[in-house]
Amino acid sequence: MPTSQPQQILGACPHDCPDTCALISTVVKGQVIKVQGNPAHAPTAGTLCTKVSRYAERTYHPERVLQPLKRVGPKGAGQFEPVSWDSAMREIADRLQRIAERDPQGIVPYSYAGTMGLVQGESMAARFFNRLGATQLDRTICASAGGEGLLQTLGGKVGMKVEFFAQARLIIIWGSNSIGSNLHFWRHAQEAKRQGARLVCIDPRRTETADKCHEHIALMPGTDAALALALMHELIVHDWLDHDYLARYTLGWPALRERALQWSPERAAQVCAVPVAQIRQLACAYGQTRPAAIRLNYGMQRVRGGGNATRAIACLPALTGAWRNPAGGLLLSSSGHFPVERAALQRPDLLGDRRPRTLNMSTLGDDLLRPASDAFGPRMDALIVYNSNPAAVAPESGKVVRGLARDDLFTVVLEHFHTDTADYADYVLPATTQLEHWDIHTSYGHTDVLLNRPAVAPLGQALPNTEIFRRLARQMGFGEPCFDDDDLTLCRAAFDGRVNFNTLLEQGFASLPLPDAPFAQGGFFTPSTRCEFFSQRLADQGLDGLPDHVPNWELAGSSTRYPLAMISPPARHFLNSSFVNVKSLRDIETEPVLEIHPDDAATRGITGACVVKVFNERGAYHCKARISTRARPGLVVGLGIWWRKLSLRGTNVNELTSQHLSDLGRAPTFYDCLVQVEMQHAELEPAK
Ligand SMILES: Nc1nc2c(c(=O)[nH]1)N[C@H]1C(S)=C(S)[C@@H](COP(=O)(O)OP(=O)(O)OC[C@H]3O[C@@H](n4cnc5c(=O)[nH]c(N)nc54)[C@H](O)[C@@H]3O)O[C@H]1N2
Ligand SMILES: Nc1nc2c(c(=O)[nH]1)N[C@H]1C(S)=C(S)[C@@H](COP(=O)(O)OP(=O)(O)OC[C@H]3O[C@@H](n4cnc5c(=O)[nH]c(N)nc54)[C@H](O)[C@@H]3O)O[C@H]1N2
Ligand SMILES: [Mo]
Repeated sequence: MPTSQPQQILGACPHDCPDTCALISTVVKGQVIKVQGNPAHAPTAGTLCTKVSRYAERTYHPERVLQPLKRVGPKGAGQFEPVSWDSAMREIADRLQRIAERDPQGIVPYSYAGTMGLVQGESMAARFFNRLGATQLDRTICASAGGEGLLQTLGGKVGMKVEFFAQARLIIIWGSNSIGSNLHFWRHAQEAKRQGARLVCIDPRRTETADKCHEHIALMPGTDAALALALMHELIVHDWLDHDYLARYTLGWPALRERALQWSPERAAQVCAVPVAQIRQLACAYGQTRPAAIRLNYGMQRVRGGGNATRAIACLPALTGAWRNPAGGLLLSSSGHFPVERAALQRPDLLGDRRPRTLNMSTLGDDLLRPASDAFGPRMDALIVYNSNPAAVAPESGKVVRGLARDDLFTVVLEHFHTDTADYADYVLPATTQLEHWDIHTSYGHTDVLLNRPAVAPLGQALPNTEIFRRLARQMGFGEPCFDDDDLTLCRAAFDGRVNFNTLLEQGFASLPLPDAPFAQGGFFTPSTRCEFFSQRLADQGLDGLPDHVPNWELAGSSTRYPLAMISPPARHFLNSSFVNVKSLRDIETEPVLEIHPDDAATRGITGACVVKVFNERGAYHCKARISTRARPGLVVGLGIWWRKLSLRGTNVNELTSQHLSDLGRAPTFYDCLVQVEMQHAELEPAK
């Protein structure tokens, strides 16, 4: 019952970001008028990023999809007419039923982290697809190379507690633009800096974070393992080692030592294209400063050798015994600390003895275009997309879009907005936002569980993802009682009493009970409980048991046609492709840009902010050149991830990226990409 007294509702930010902030929504007369950070939640500390402080603008956006829609125009044209929920459910279920009678593996779910919520993510949806026997999706698009690297070395996605970075004396910010993508960590780094800590940033791009560090090492993309091995080389040569820690808590030291001794700073300097003195200085600082902490982020693992690079870097704190101190060690992701009951949420038992195929979400382009075969199985007949915008975010998007345009493909998209992907749907189903549904959250940047309460009733005819899959299940005749579980039941099932639910209901968050220095005395999550420099599990698969430098698929300098390395990290005011359609945020980012170094611009006659064509054999992308030393020589930076239809000529940077996969984890290699850049004389207007 709406009252005129302002009400404050506790929630959690759903977005794919390490910070997972606690929210307070102010509701007046049934409408959210303000979304703020919860001051009582330590990691949030009462502040939000610019994007999420505009969350009400996103939720009440005039272009929200608020009723089920059915396609009336050609695929991709975005022409729809409204239909009732009943007919949409009936027609979709009919079509899926017919496909399932041939082979349910023809039906493919496609989802990622539009919401990180455990309930609106993979709970009822997974139950539905498991019961159906649909293709399983390998969700690799973001973190699986680094995740696998951590798993092999530390035993899981585990690391330092983020608040202790404030007490470190040296912080290495490695492959992370913290100010842009991990703002609440940056607070701790600033605190350390005020106390006299030294900050070093390792990033091919001179980011706003690099600007604020004492030192910036602008290595070429995909060369981080070489740098890490050279640091080890120096630690060994100067005996900046914690021999006791190495003996007690690590595995494979003699072999790693031998490997590292092959990586002199001179050799690494050549590979990384940085001055050798920078490597020596960093090694000296890392070897001699206590406590020293590494904030690694996923930016460094989106290359062919991303898994090995993560392994190499994750070994470093064990060489110096940095883990002994709560303010020493490394943090890439903390998500492995959470005891989530995934099987209870997702019910893999509903598969029975069926073992459907698994497709990799990072090769969607090829897979959509692949015919049926013994090796592949049935052609993709139906694609059900939720929490993701593959037309914009998946690599080699020219192929993704050609696949989505297939007339014989049946596509259903659960969305808030008419995204590039929704334009290709046969049905677009209106989903609720975080202000309209229940959910429960882990984090990959801190160690608190958060509960999200709905602040307002669903807008228009929108429904939570869970309810859409419940209704589809009912329509398909799935009678198992698990399809009746409501969202609050699912929230409770996520931790099954291992986190106090009353605390969550009362204050919106609850901290996991964890030691301050989790690996001070070993206790890694590996089979040996040691930090595994050498991985027997990898060796058993015929892979290198030790970390090494694995050069990029598209190695800078290897092609005269495409001489520039391109990376496409996040634009600060977008969240992947989310928020691109929020005007106040798009106005800050202005337009799609390519940062190019003045030398590389000059040799191409590029002067000022002209339109350029960026291209390789996979496609072409038009955007504005921004001549800037943020891009080092030999490197261009196409900040992501614009909606295709809001860009020049209807393409975005993923037109250029490849479907090559990483060394470990079957991950995409967005930042392992060679291009050429050419000036365009004609002014191009945005498509829309
Ligand atoms: N504002 C904002 N925040 C975000 C996101 C967003 O889109 N916008 N995305 C979210 C998501 S999905 C994720 S996964 C997380 C983490 O997402 P990340 O991709 O880690 O994002 P960034 O922290 O921006 O870090 C990427 C940094 O790595 C650098 N980089 C690129 N290649 C290399 C390399 O080979 N080596 C090294 N050392 N550095 C390299 C880039 O220049 C960039 O500055 O952030 C989340 N936070
Ligand atoms: N070139 C390049 N490409 C990249 C990257 C890069 O750095 N460079 N980064 C990669 C990374 S790290 C990631 S994580 C992926 C991200 O890829 P995605 O996970 O696809 O992320 P978004 O683009 O934010 O799209 C999420 C969509 O989910 C919708 N959504 C949000 N909440 C809900 C909900 O409750 N229900 C439903 N039904 N929909 C919802 C949003 O409206 C949005 O359109 O992109 C990858 N692609
Ligand atoms: Mo991501």
